Amino acid sequence: MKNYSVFAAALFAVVLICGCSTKMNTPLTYDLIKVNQVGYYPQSEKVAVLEEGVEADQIQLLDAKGKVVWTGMVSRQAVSPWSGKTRRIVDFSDFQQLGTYTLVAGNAAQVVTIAEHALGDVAKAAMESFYLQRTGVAIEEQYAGIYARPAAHFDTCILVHPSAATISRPAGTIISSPYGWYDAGDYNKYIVNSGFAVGQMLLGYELASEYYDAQSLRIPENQNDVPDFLDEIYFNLRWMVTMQDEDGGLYHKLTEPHFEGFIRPVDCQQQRYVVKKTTAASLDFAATMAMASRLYAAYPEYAAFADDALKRAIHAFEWAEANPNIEYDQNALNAQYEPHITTGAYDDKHFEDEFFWAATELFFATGDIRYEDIARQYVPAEFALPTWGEVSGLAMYEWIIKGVHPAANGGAKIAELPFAKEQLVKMLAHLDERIAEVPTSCYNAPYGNREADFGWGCNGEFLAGQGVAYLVAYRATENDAYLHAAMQDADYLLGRNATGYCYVTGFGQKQVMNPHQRLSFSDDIEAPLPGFLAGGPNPKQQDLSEVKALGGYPSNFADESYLDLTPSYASNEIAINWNAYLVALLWGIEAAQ
Ligand code: 9MR
Repeated sequence: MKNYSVFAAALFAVVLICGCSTKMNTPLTYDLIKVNQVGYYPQSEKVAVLEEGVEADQIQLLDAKGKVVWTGMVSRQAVSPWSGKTRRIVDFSDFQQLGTYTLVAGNAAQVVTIAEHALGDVAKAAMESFYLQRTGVAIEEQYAGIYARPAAHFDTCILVHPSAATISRPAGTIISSPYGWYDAGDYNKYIVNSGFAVGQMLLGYELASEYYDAQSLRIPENQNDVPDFLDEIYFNLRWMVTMQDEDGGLYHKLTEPHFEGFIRPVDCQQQRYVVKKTTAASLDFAATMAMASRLYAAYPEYAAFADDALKRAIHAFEWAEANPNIEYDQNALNAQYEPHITTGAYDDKHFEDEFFWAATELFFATGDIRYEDIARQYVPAEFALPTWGEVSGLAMYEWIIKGVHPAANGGAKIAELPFAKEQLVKMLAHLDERIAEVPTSCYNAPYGNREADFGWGCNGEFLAGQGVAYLVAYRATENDAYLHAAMQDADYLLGRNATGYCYVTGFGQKQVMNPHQRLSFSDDIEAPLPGFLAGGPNPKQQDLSEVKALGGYPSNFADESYLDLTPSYASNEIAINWNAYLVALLWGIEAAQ
């Protein structure tokens, strides 16, 4: 078993570069220049940020032989609103030669790569991470390499919890609810977050389906005639359908009573339950299944599923209409029922956004204007980045994609879909405001300039999520400024940020090594499972009592409040919803190249 040791800091300690024409044999420090550590495209913007301590204004790019291939100067500086630290920006976009280089500024250096498919590998790993999260099946060596593991959590003998009891399924009834993905660093399966993750990914698919269809993944289904992306998502959808009760309502989650320790799946012993049916779970399911019914119908292998998915979506929506206000209140349930459940709540008290999303998707799946009418009753006044608890943005994306992009709607023009245009205007107002922050930002991105950008899961929900919104805007307007903003968000995520971490496991020079993930911790392998996005800086530090004994967080500044240690669930967990944004962002960027 691994301990909580910090990863090889040696990588970032002082390194000697020989053959460097500027500072022959001078020790260079490798953590003061921040770049996207995975790679830049030849034609794209390439910006590096110099941290305090870099003793130069002039920057050089050296090739593998140490030859200077580009020289430039700092173009501007910005002061962090939290730490007061000054950061200086260097733009080397005009250098477009493919290769791997060393950026040198005085005493500091950093490796940069320029490649045609700069984000191709990380994009694929982000999607293949879902295979590694599969439950109930063996994870096979031919696809997962050293991360292969035996099957566990079969979930064929699940008890109906008293909170979910009905006359036909009294408490203790056994149901079978196998497959699907582990939600996050824990081993449970939650409908709200599953629905959101699938919905976000399927929207990514609608943005660039030709690109998605052409990608092959290392998964067992990669020999059939269906895009591997859809095969992987089906693995979760097939679980979701088992969570629907006979009356159409959805169990909120399938869970053990208490989070497991950091043990292997095969060692888990707790009985698992399905708990209370809720409005949010039912509506998120309705939206997801309606989308799936449209997108899977084209494949004969999935025709029966697509048919069934639509019926289930309608049934779940009817249940929610009859039960429009049933929230998941875990404390209240624990006061009433045994066993007590203390795992993730995904508790939401407002369902207008879920009604908007589900009605929107049912409209596009059925063409029934009744659903369009319902959607219009719930349309929000403003755009907000979609999250598991605020899903209206997903519906706005759908209206925008369908209504604005002619090809997606059989040639309909934007003028013919004024409702879609309204949603686009709201979204662009939000996004343009953030782009206006770039020229004065520390890391040359529309993200990370406000304290509210940081919090639990921010790397997914606010950073990659913002990038996806820019991709939707780009698709709708064909204005390059939005693609550009999405790529700046990717740069931030992949290393050009205050901590200097590349936040996707297995990638970059400064890697996340200790995510809060039971699979990674319990597997006897030093490196974590690859392709997972770490939650990100979270100044609220809700896990402080757990990490205090280990030295606590290295910083309280909003953008530096991140701790790469396993116990840090509030800054270093991984989760399917966060990876869903990551996939949509990285695949969308690759597709646009
Ligand atoms: O992503 C969720 C975050 O928005 C909440 O603030 C947090 C606390 O309720 O829970 C997060 O979701 C966790 C879920 O409840 C259980 N699996 C792990 C999820 C990621 O941390």
